[in-house]
Amino acid sequence: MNPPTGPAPSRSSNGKRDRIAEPWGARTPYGKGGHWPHRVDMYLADGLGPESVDRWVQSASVLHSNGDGLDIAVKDGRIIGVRGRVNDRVNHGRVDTKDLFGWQANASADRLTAPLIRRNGRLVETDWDTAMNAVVRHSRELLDTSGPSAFGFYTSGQLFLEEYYTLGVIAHGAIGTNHVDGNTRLCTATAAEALKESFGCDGQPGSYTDVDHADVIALFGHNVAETQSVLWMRMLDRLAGDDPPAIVCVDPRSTPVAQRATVHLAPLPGTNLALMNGLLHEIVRNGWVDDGYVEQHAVGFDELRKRVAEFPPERVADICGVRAEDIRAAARLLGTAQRLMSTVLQGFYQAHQATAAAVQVNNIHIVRGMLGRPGCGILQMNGQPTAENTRECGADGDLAGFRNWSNDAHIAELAELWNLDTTQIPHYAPPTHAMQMFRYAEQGTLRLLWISATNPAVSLPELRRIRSILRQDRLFVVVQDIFRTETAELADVVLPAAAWAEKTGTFTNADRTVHLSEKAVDPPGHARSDLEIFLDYARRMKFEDRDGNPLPPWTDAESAFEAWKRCSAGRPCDYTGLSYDKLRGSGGIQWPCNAENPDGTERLYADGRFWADPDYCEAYGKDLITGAPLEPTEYRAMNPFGKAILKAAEHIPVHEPPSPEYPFVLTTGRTLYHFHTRTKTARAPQLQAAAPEVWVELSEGDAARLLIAEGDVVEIGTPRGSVTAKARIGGIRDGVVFLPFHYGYWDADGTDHTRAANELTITDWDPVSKQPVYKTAAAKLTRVRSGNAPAAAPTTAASAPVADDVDATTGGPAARATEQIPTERP
Ligand SMILES: Nc1nc2c(c(=O)[nH]1)N[C@H]1C(S)=C(S)[C@@H](COP(=O)(O)OP(=O)(O)OC[C@H]3O[C@@H](n4cnc5c(=O)[nH]c(N)nc54)[C@H](O)[C@@H]3O)O[C@H]1N2
Ligand SMILES: Nc1nc2c(c(=O)[nH]1)N[C@H]1C(S)=C(S)[C@@H](COP(=O)(O)OP(=O)(O)OC[C@H]3O[C@@H](n4cnc5c(=O)[nH]c(N)nc54)[C@H](O)[C@@H]3O)O[C@H]1N2
Ligand SMILES: [Mo]
Repeated sequence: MNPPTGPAPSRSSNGKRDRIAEPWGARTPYGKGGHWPHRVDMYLADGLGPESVDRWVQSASVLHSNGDGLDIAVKDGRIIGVRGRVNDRVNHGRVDTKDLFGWQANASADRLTAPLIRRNGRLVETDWDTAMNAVVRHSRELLDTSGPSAFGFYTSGQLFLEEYYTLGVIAHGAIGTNHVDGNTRLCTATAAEALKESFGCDGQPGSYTDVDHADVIALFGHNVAETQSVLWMRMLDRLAGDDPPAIVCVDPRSTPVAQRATVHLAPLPGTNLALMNGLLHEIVRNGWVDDGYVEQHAVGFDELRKRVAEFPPERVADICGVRAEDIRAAARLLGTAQRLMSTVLQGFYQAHQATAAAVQVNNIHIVRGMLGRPGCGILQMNGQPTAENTRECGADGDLAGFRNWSNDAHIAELAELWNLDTTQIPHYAPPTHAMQMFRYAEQGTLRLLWISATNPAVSLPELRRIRSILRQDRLFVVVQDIFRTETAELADVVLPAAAWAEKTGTFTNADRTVHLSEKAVDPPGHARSDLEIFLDYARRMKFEDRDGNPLPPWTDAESAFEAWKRCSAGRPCDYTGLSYDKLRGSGGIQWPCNAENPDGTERLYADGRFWADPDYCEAYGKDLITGAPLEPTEYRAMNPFGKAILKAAEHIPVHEPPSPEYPFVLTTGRTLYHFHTRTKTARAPQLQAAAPEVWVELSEGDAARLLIAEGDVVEIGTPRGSVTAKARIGGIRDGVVFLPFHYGYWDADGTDHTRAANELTITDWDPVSKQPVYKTAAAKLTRVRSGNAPAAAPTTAASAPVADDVDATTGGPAARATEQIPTERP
């Protein structure tokens, strides 16, 4: 490894810092190709010091997808804090603000501690036998009368690998339903799909270490500063060191990334594909294509060249509302970079042409031959901590081990592994996506919906509709959660789960790094791990394989992991070289990890070879406009030798454009301090205080036109509902308003539904990935009254006000965490 480089740290070691006011902490600059210095972040409750810790228990972060290694501090059987793992390849000791404080939610007095069952319209506490027998009785009846297709399983990106694999085997194998998906559909379905379209298979080509080597880093619809804040610390440290990278940011808001960007493109939401076509137009026109690489390793270049020729910068500028010269400037950076790293996330994924736009990022890397070398990574990012595992294990709309549902040989492999007949495993049609499952429930063909570790009554689009679906008498709803959420309130049976730190398992981050997370403390009351709950269900249902053995046959987390290893053998996500023992004490290991790569694999596709061979690939791809799947024969004809695939697409305007009645584009997303529906972060006092209530962001120009002042109470309306929020006048582009989607109703006064952003969003999805459209809707704004004080929105990040007389976000004494910069490399 290279020695540390760059100037000395900007701050002495062993500092304490208010990590609410300064979320990214001290800079530890380093130069290109250098070693990212270590910095160990720690927060212990009540001013305790490390000497009061009984045990440190190995784990990793679960409030985003970055996979930061951390240790859980335990004292007297309770969690008292966390500390970054200095030897972890991902974070080198750093901890994100949410993770520093979020663990406090585990010990909340209002955790679910016993099962609940609906009696006479109300949820009442019960015991496990009563709750599980009710679920089993219902399941048996449905299996007998309606068959497997009456079952739907809607899971998460927040369980552990072992839990997903177990659920996948139960749902796809034992029951045989095709209706299995995760909230990953709302999250990383497009990441997976874009990788399948371009490389024939899911699997992140890049590595976080690409940040150390890149000379250009491009972020497409990704506010990494707030959503993977430790990855941003790495980028900030490069920016502070010698030979810093140029940053290209594509985001309609003035995010911290935009503020540090060399070129910031702020397109109108919903126009990403046109913008990408414009960038590729310039790359092709200027001859920045690596012809040799394309010739040898890709198919489809002619079609791409023809398509992007229709998108000169002037046309694109018109569509996107950006300047043509900025498009040229961005294209020059992308086109002339020696080592280009790209990341893509929800600003691209939650759109009506999500896959088509995300694929163009892959196209830039393919045409420039920027794959598999240090600094040349693509990160089609994940969002949730374990979303990668939902995909690998087949608990989303895919089959275990990235197997291809339309390849009979792959189904036969699964049947062999699970000792079932091939006909038992559904593969007659593409797996049902979450939005379609809710449609089937609405129509009455899906009769049992088992929801684990997700809160659709706040996170799905068009909530009035979702509530009415979940409320139906004919639908039996099982909710498995750690809190009594808005969704739990609509359930027939609620199962109390053990949370992170209360169970053991593994999970994999966005750059394929696998971590082990060990049980640190007992779950509260009668709560059980999700794995125990799924296995208990299987036993009570008496699920069996062909020979009458219990299915699934495993009994605990480690035996589930061993079974998963066999399922992953020979597939891209090969875990056969891993074990709990090997992960214990390690700093994270990237798959594939097998006999050939015993230490894991830093980058994929280094040799210009892909997992796209027709017999091996995960998917044959889809039409980027209609989403129609390609026939196996069509794929074979297009890509007989399994090369990378360049796919082009035409720009299509958003389905609900602004109109005289609804003149704004509404977009939604996140703040640094909260995680999703805030079941954890609102129960951590420091985080809740940093962003206590919903706000709406609008531009200075729009505010002036509508006579709206900072802090005024505003109503935001779309054809589906309305939300009331205080106005934050900030750095968003004109014509666009932004709402955070974190605020539901479990801690709201009153019962009116005017707080959640998803009251406003539209039931619509990308035809290719089926990911819902959360980033565009036509909206109107009405000033309701003066608010008398500024909005209580964070001032540290994208929601910062333009006015400078708004109080800065601070944490207070309880938000101070230590940062220790070791003088020697561990
Ligand atoms: N603090 C925090 N961190 C998180 C999470 C969290 O809830 N809170 N959740 C985790 C999860 S599950 C996820 S999926 C990730 C999401 O991480 P991100 O994708 O970074 O987060 P978002 O805020 O949803 O959207 C990113 C940006 O897209 C921009 N955007 C909106 N519309 C458009 C558009 O049409 N085009 C472009 N180019 N940009 C647009 C928004 O302005 C926003 O800044 O974060 C993960 N990390
Ligand atoms: N408008 C709008 N809507 C969005 C988005 C957006 O950008 N805009 N983003 C979308 C995205 S990317 C995502 S990922 C989704 C997230 O949406 P959700 O998945 O609905 O959000 P969470 O609050 O993370 O819900 C996770 C639930 O799991 C519970 N939980 C936590 N740990 C465990 C556990 O170990 N076991 C069990 N059984 N339960 C557990 C938590 O208490 C919580 O209720 O929202 C989507 N919705
Ligand atoms: Mo997500």
